[in-house]
Amino acid sequence: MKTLEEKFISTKSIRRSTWISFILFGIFIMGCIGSWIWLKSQPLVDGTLSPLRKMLSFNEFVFGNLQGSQKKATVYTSKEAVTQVRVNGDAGLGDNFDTSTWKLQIIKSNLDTLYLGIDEIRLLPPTEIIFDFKCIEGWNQVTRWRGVRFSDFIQKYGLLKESELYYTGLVTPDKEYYVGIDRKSMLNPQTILCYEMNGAPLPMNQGAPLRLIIPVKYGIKHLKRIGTIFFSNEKPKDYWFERGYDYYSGL
Ligand SMILES: Nc1nc2c(c(=O)[nH]1)N[C@H]1C(S)=C(S)[C@@H](COP(=O)(O)O)O[C@H]1N2
Ligand SMILES: [Mo]
Repeated sequence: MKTLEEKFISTKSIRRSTWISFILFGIFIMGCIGSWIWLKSQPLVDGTLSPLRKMLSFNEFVFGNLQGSQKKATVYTSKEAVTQVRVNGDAGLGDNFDTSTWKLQIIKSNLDTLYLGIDEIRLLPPTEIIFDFKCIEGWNQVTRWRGVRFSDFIQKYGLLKESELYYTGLVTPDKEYYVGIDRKSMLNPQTILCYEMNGAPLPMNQGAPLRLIIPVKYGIKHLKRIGTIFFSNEKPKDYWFERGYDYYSGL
């Protein structure tokens, strides 16, 4: 007489399914190792393996075109902003930068260069933005900034034609740090050329006298100490893109 369990699960069938599981698991592991070897053998494209770069480019396409940059970052009240603002990244900031002789350089389409001092930038109506600043390293904090809308700046200084090109490039005065940004994000009303943090002029390590604040992007795109701005239909080179990160880096 067989017991009830034996009727349903015979030792033979258990043994068989154990073998099947074992073989399937083996195939799975071989597949993983194979994929890994294949992935590692792929060429590097812009600092990362080409299949990964393809995936990032696809994400960029989806987020850049479908989601668009009309979206806005959530805003906070000044009470919610931290007073001890974290300092992160000092590429392109140098040791003893002289802000008194600084001028912002804008390369126009006819290749003329426009030179503007901080007072000329401050002529425009100020915009304050308090938002959750996010770094790809995993930290975030609510911070408070003031400056002029990039879209206002474009109008005021006759750069409408330039701003129709797909990308804006920003570079530090020493050219050590540089970013490229899609035009929609640049023209987003929350994007500012920023000269103040927490009601005081920007500190040196936060990019005095002028930095970019672009709340729809991760921290890597908020270039500190702008030296030059230019416009182009080709992607401007980008510091962290060259090191394997997503070019778009949108939130
Ligand atoms: N010139 C310059 N700008 C920069 C960086 C840098 O290394 N150099 N780092 C970026 C990164 S990764 C972040 S998270 C933010 C940090 O801004 P904060 O130092 O004001 O917090 O600046 C960005 N802008
Ligand atoms: Mo960052």
